[in-house]
Amino acid sequence: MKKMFSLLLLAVLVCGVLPTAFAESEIPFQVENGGFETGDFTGWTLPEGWPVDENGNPKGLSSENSYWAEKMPINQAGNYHLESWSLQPEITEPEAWHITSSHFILGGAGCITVRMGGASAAVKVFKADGTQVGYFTNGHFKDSSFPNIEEGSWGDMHTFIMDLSEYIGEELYLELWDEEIIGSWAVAFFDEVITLYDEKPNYKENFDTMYNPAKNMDVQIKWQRTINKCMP
Ligand SMILES: [Ca+2]
Ligand SMILES: [Ca+2]
Repeated sequence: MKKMFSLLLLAVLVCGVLPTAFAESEIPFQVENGGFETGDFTGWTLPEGWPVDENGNPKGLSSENSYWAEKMPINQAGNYHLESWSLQPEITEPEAWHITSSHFILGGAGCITVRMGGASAAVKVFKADGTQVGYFTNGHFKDSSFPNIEEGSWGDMHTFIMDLSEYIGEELYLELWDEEIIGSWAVAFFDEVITLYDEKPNYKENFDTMYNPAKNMDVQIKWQRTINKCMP
């Protein structure tokens, strides 16, 4: 370490500037278009063969904030979210898909939040070299007591707090997955990917507010803590 510092000091003295490898990173702390509010996939990488609409634009984004006759909430942030239903019929419910974010430097308190809904929703996080460091699934999904979203959860998205603080300062990217599962509700909903918090978000003090058709009133549901299932 001391030798490396000496070499760096020498380089600064000789060149008068910091070598490129030590220059301030231009990679941002926040992923690009994490809430899909451009109305397209700007900032995201789509796999080959991704479905497109009649105008040739990639499918998958929706502006619908409720579904079915019960007016079930989706809990979209802003005007757009990503969902499996908008990829049908090209990608059927049992099938899997994923998209890849832009790279970011994990800053602040090292926490990420993502809104997730559906039984097969998952977020995977990687270092820039492709080493996986995070795997988070929608542990809040529960097909029970429909349509009471205080007791069950279906297409409604909830905010999940993902603590990756041991990777602060590292260049990362993430993937949003509709994983291949057997059973009903094998779909995924995503929105509002936020990769920079100055302080760790408190799950006790932050809520998603959404309409509960079972009681015909808005309810507040706490942000979800989620365990990193990745074992590097
Ligand atoms: Ca959005
Ligand atoms: Ca699926």
